[in-house]
Amino acid sequence: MARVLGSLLLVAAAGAFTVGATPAAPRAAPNPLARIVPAPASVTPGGSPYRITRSTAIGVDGSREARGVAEYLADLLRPSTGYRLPVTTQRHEGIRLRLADGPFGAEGYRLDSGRDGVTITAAAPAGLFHGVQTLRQLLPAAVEKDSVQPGPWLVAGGTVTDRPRYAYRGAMLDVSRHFFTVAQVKRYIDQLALYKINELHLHLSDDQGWRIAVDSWPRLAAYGGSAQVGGGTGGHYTKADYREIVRYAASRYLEVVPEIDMPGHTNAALASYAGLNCDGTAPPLYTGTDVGFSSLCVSKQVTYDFVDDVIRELAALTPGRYLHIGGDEAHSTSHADYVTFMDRVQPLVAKYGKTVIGWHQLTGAHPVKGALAQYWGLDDTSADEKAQVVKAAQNGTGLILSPADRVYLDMKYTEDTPLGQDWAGLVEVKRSYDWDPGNYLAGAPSSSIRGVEAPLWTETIVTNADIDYMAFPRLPGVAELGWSPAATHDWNAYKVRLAAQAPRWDALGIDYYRSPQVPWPAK
Ligand code: TNX
Repeated sequence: MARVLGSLLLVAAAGAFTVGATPAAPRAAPNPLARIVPAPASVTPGGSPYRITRSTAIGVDGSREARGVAEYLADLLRPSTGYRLPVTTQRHEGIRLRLADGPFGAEGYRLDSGRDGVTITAAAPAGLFHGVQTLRQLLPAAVEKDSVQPGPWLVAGGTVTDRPRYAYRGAMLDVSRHFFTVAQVKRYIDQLALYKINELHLHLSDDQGWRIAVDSWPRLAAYGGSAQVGGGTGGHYTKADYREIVRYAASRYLEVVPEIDMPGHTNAALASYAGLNCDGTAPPLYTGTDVGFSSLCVSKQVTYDFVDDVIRELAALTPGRYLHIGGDEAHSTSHADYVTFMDRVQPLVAKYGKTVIGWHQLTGAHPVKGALAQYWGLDDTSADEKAQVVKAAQNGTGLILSPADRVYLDMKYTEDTPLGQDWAGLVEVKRSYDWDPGNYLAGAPSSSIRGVEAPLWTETIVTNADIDYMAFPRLPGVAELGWSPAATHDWNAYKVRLAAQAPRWDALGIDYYRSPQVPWPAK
């Protein structure tokens, strides 16, 4: 009795719940509105919570997109609640998804929760989808399980008004060093969606493997895709596989950014076609982890015929705006050759209707108008190199920030971390979160900062559990840097919100690193 009273008092003290209407008193207060990751732009708690029950329906207006988001939400909630949760265009008590004009932008939303229901309003379907992720985090972690759980399914009362700080919030998966199946990529996409990440960059080619079918150069995938780090069997995506990844990502409002890394990091291609080599001799496949030893042959016309074919076929598979052409660590290409290569290749991206992204070494050549450069330097990268990037930004090149000693998910957390590398340093959770993309590169105009991206290089990463361990808990922090207003940035507050995510990861089967910096709940 004392315990029941205690918890009722707690609930009443939280101002979140009125006793009376529901027969069985809930055992716990609903998750506070202020616990969402990434932190919303604005949160106003108050009023009674909404309780999802057997009779809850999900109401939508007529649009196909709103219905799609509603079906996604229903699929998420049905297994654990055991409720039917019909999606309906009829007026009904419960959850409502509305597309309406308002100050929401392309991805923002408002979530209103009270005794009679939860309404998510957005100007575009992506906003509804992100609002659904917020609703998801307001529900108990057990909602993520795939078998019926007891509930109760309370959503705290109040209003969340939210929109992202940056339009580009990315995660990269290197499927070249180790190959990951379509199912594995989908699993990662689902994890990204929970934190409102909207760009999935796939590193589709490197020295160790070529992972995408190209009809006009079939040996790239068939032979160049047959290896990986450590000598495994590798693999590649057929065009149908790749379309399925793109479709699935789109259903989670993620845009896929395909990368073909050039002119370095190309051993898999050079091994597949002798004619691409300056000396006409194909090297063997490579299964080690060195970088910087390969280069396409800049002086041969066939190189540009090859790149044109690859870009044409990849662009045709890509509804997204971007095509990433790599350009990092071209240590076996002279600077003059590098510039010549980039001058010839960037227009090919435009020819097939796409926008160039390159690693920030592209700023040492002539980035075309509209190109984005992805910065992967460190705090102590040389002033000259930073100045080159800043100068490009001042001249109109957009920047995606992926500082390696902050957001490279393949960096070890500590010396004892079993997986990962440490060339950029050890990156604990606080270090990964505690920087501001808005003032990271002094002198870069704020309009040049398009967002952030967390790359996961996979030299040491093989399984889903490996991905989970390196991405969690750092990935949600990068997502927050991309989404949340700078004013919400506060490690001490963030670590509490982050800790509250752990039961959700447990329910989802995500195997995370229990950093001692974070006040995790007891298991
Ligand atoms: C640097 S970052 C690389 C990759 C490696 C990574 C390992 C970048 C553009 N190039 O080739 O996989 O380090 O951390």
